[in-house]
Amino acid sequence: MSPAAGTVVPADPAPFTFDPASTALLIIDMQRDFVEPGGFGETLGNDVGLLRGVIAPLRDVLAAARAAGMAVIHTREGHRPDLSDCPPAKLRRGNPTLRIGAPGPNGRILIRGEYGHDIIDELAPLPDETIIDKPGKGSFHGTDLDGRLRAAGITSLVVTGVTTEVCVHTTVREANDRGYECLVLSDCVGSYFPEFQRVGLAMIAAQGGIFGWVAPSTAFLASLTLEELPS
Ligand code: TIU
Repeated sequence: MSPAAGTVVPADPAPFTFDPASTALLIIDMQRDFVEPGGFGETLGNDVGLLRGVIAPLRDVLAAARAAGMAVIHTREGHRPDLSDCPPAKLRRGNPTLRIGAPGPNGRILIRGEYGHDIIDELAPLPDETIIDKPGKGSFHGTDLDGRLRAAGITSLVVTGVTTEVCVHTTVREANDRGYECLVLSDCVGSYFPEFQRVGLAMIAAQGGIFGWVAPSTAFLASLTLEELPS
């Protein structure tokens, strides 16, 4: 595709070309349960402060995507109050201080409808934006995301959120196998493990972009600004 056919972002391993009309901003699991104390992330022994650096650049990206008229989709990982959609293998996993469904300071851990399950105030969805509630790490497993994207004519995703090597990676791999082109914004995804952040991003762009492209948010923002200039 020639640059004139779309908006171009300098990216690793090669420029990412997209049309804002057929591209969605996907914001993965920016929930209190992952980025604030007392939630699922902290019960697993993680320092949630490591994820908070994502919030400021992601706010700017969200504002720019809204201004450009792009579709915006938010996801939330969590389960029904009766845990009927939580496989026992997931429930038993690890050695958390509080298991999924247990009462925590922000409500029951990772349960839909609880305060901790919802998206942080800084990135609150607008009423016309899609929210996908997902029981797994991937955003496609057990959800109608694929059908919604196809119905809206979306072929590319700008992927953000947490955590890089878990829900972001799983989602990008699922999306790639379904034919979507994914640009991951390096400073708008976060991990509890700096090493996994670095390697997780490298894995996406390696081998000629084996399942996606990677670029900083500044490159994405600049591409939208340039698009608005008269040619
Ligand atoms: N624990 C961890 O790193 N992540 C998750 O469990 N879910 C998401 O990544 N959203």
